[in-house]
Amino acid sequence: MERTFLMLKPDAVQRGLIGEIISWFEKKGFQLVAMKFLQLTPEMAAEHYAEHGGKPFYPGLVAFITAGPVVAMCWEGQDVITVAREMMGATNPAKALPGTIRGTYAVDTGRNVIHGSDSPAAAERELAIYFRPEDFFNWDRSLAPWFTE
Ligand code: D4T
Repeated sequence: MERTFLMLKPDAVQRGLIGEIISWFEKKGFQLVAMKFLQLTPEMAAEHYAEHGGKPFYPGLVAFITAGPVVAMCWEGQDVITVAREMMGATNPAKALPGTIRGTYAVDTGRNVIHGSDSPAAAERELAIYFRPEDFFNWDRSLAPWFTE
């Protein structure tokens, strides 16, 4: 089973979308294994978005992502990294298809409500920024055989 890092950004929290967006992943059939409500420090933001350091949008991105609390999560499931990204839709919500999360809830790249890891290596790196090993719960979901063979 694969794991990914998903984060509801400060705009999603402020807009009261926490429960609604989490429910997309529950209904899809993925399983929550870790969750934390926190506000990123500038240092955490710099670590998370290290690959974007120096780009024109970077200062605004760090200001936004540190502006309020976020919901950091680890979700587990079959192909969860790719499927979660497809559910999220394009980074630019104007290009995100209807029926995706960003296509449904967002209009601006700088306010695109959710982050999701884009590869297994990214998931491992990002999960390590937000969670300690003891934060992950290996729990049996009684419905598991009804979601996967
Ligand atoms: P995240 O990492 O937030 O899930 O976004 P993506 O993986 O979908 O996209 P990304 O890494 O290219 O961008 C990271 C983050 O920066 C914001 N951004 C991006 C922005 O404000 N302006 C821009 O021009 C770009 C490319 C949005 C997401």
